Amino acid sequence: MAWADRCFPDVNSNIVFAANWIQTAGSTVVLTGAGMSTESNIPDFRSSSGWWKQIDPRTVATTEALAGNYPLFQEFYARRIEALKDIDPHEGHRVLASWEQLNLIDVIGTQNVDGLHAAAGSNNVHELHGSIDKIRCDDCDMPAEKIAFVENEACFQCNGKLRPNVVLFGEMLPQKAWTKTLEAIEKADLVIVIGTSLEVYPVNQLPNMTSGRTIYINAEISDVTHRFDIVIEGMAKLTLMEINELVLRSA
Ligand code: BV8
Repeated sequence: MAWADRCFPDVNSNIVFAANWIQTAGSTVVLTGAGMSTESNIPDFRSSSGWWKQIDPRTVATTEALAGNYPLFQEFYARRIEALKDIDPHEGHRVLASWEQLNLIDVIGTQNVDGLHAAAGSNNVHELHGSIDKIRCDDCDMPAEKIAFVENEACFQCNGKLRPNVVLFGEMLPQKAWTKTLEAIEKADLVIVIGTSLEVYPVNQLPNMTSGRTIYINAEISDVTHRFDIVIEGMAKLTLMEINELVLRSA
């Protein structure tokens, strides 16, 4: 670490190493969770202000809720959809999009269903827990308009239950998104994990699937951090901006 302190005495040495690893890695994968979006005013799930502090996830984000308590399921996801109106990506999302343009990262695998990476300009994004923006019938799979779900209408084709195209607890992840992310991680020299508690299976296994270096950026540090080469305790937006400043300085 002495090298980093000598060259950039005012910068946290982990930030210096992160910038250096990003610039020198042959292939890099970024894996994001809800903490990537909190600075765009979308609550995460498990923090003190997260969704799951207001409501028990077992009652809503499950196949059982969809089958057995549709009014609660529909109300919860309609609120989530409404809360996404007028939400924009932040500077951290834009830094990741610019790194894709500079060929510094290959793939983003995200647990987020909000579409903010794509909105910021990232093209190679795999949505591992689906997208809240797309609505379909749970019975016949027919796509539907978002407004039809928000207004609690049934499927116009079969009268079935409409739902957002997110992955509920107990459902399989989208095969293509999972395979593409896993393949990229297995080949990667560097995996950067941002804003996730890593509590949800199977995405929480992905950082173990690389033989490359690993960086974890998160607002709070928990016992998952022993799995990473570098741990940066900090907010996603500021940390990415700080790393980017060094990346651009030595580009
Ligand atoms: C499956 C729906 C195979 C979408 C969500 C018992 C033991 C182990 C596993 C299981 C078990 N019982 C069941 C399971 C499997 C289960 C699971 O993992 N359960 C756990 C929780 C016990 N998993 C599944 O069911 C998965 N499917 O396994 O399929 C299968 C299927 C059938 C039969 C056999 C096998 C499906 C999982 C899908 C879950 N879907 N929600 C939605 O509503 O949006 S969960 C929800 O959690 C979201 O999708 C979210 O993306 C995901 C992960 O959460 P995080 O993103 O990590 O968010 P979190 O709030 O936890 O953390 C945010 C972190 O960021 C915090 O640490 C915070 O400090 C930090 N932070 C906040 N702000 C910032 C920040 N950091 C930096 N900067 C900031 N600004």
